[in-house]
Amino acid sequence: MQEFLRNLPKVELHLHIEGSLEPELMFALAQRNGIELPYTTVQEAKDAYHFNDLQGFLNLYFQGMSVLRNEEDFYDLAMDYFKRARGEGVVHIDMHFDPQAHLQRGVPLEVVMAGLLKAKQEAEEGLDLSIGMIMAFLRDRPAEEALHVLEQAAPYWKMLDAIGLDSAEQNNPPEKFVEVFKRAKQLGLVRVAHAGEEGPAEYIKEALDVLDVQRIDHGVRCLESDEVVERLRSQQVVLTVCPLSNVSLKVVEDLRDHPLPKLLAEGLKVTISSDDPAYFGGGMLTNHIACAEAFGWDEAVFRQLTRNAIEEAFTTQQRREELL
Ligand code: ES4
Ligand code: ZN
Repeated sequence: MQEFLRNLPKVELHLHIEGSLEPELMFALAQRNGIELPYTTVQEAKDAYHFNDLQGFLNLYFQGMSVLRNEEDFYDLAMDYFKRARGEGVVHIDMHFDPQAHLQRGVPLEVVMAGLLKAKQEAEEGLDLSIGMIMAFLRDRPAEEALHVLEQAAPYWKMLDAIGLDSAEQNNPPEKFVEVFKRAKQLGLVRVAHAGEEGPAEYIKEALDVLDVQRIDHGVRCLESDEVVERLRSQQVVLTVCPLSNVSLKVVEDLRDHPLPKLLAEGLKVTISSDDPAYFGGGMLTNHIACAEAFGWDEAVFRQLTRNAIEEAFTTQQRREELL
């Protein structure tokens, strides 16, 4: 099964590129940029990666990305992940990135975009990997700020596949961002949002109704509402489920208790992603192997999940057909 999963051409729809920053690269970039880290060794950093909830993780996630300052840092970050993912048999990645987390630290949008776009171009030309770009907004920051960043991103609109919504979900309902998402729709940009990770099923419905999203990131708490499950099933809205993330952030206690088998049994369009692989114990292959062990899934299940991801991937029709 492990060999099958390694060789299966995998498609990742939910990946925060800043969450792919491995401690080794974090230390190298800290040194290069003269930045102090609260850890003295790679092992010390890894030992700190124990979280009680999403906020506990986010604190370390923002801390970690403080080493990213220049274009080449963003390039190195992305290339490091692309190569690692390709080595695990990943053939497409839809990559979230968080401009506000960098703008806040005085890193211009142009620096972030130049580094990430260069890595995307090289990966697409040289690694047989396609990359989608999702500019995400931090939902625990004001909507006005997000709207301003969206306007500021005008030179890059045509390079974006979608806008997203991430960070602390509780008490930051989708509705808060109605104007941002309306504007994105007007610009012809696809919309996706994290919903139903730590927040209630109601937020999933709200993301669909108010933000008009095409994809729900996580969505695992949909099972708390029959109405929301029916909605997701009838429209076959894709859920980008991140099993090891949910265990790390204590959305579920143990992977064997994870609702993934139930989501599949409900006829939902489920996919598997790694979310923040450097923080949650592994990338796409590790997530797939963990699911095989926890749920006893056979090859046919993984083929179906991969087909779901290919159909929804932000790439050309030609590339999708190539991957199917
Ligand atoms: C995230 Cl796991 C998760 N949830 C929400 N926002 C995020 N940003 C990075 N990882
Ligand atoms: Zn996420």
